[in-house]
Amino acid sequence: MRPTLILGGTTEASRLAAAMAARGSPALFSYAGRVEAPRPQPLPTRIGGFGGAEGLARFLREEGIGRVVDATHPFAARISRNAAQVCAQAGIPLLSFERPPWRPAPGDDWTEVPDLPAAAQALRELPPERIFLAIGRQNLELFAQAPQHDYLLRLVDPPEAPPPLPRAGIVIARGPFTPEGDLELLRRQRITKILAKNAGGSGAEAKLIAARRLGLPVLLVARPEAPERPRVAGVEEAMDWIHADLGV
Ligand code: 3Y8
Ligand code: NAP
Repeated sequence: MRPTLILGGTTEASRLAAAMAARGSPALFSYAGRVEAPRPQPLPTRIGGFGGAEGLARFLREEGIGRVVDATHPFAARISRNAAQVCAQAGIPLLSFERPPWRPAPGDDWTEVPDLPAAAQALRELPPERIFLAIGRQNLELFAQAPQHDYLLRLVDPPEAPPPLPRAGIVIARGPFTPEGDLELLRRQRITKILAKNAGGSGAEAKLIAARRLGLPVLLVARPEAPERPRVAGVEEAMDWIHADLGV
């Protein structure tokens, strides 16, 4: 069986890696190298970009990859585009393993915005608030246009430079998070609004559950368009797909 490449960086990717390792199916795991110490995986792991689509195509060829599972985050749009393009050209089967978007539940006070620039624009027009900007480290510069707010940032690693925001508190923490922990954080920081990406899944959901309990408004950023390709939302379905064409 030729090895499967898992494009990782999410809770789902880690679950799939564990299932592949338990079954003894040949697989490689890939991280972008975004954080200092990504979670170790029970599979041979490569860390860092491939070098664009052509770098990915070369990697697939040189490693004799039989199929690719794109288990990256729904906001990781570039790697997903590259994988779709390269796998189509190389005739290598590609599966997207992604969690469905979160849907509002009774008691949620969500305002959906199409993308991060629209979210920054929405904050620009508001009187000063205490905002939990729970989008990680990338794209913070967009919010310099709304400097009137007190921001709380949650980053995986300490930032090399101060964030481009005049008033920002920083918590260094790596998910998955818990509703109790996030409830405590929101209370302690006297947060009045949360900005989050519609990541889906359980690892980032804690802050939304805590917001529901506190009746806090949430500005939720819709995920970018994903390329057309087969998709599953569960480990078992992904494992069936990987082993289907092998009759094993
Ligand atoms: C490097 C590798 C696992 C995966 C765990 C999931 C859950 C916990 C919640 C908040 C939101 C955020 C952020 C978040 C979560 C999981 C998952 C998820 C959100 C690690 C990891 C890598 C990254 C990259 C990092 C981004 C950042 C985003 C923080 C590992 C820990 C905000 C996304 O400093 C940076 O440059 C960080 C960049 C991309 C978004 C951003 O734009 O800043 N994730 N996160 C991956 C790589 O190198 O390829 O150590 O596990 C993984 C996880 N982070 O195996 O259990 O499945 O989503 N990650 C968001 O959802 O909004 C935090 O604070 O409430
Ligand atoms: P992105 O914008 O789609 O990708 C940017 C570049 O990073 C890609 O072109 C590729 O570089 C490299 N890359 C991304 N994911 C990779 C992977 N798994 N293996 C090897 N190279 C990868 O991605 P991103 O939003 O920066 O996310 C980076 C990683 O963090 C992904 O693994 C993603 O799953 C994880 N993550 C992202 C978010 C988020 O909010 N964006 C949240 C949680 C986890 P080359 O072009 O050089 O190949």
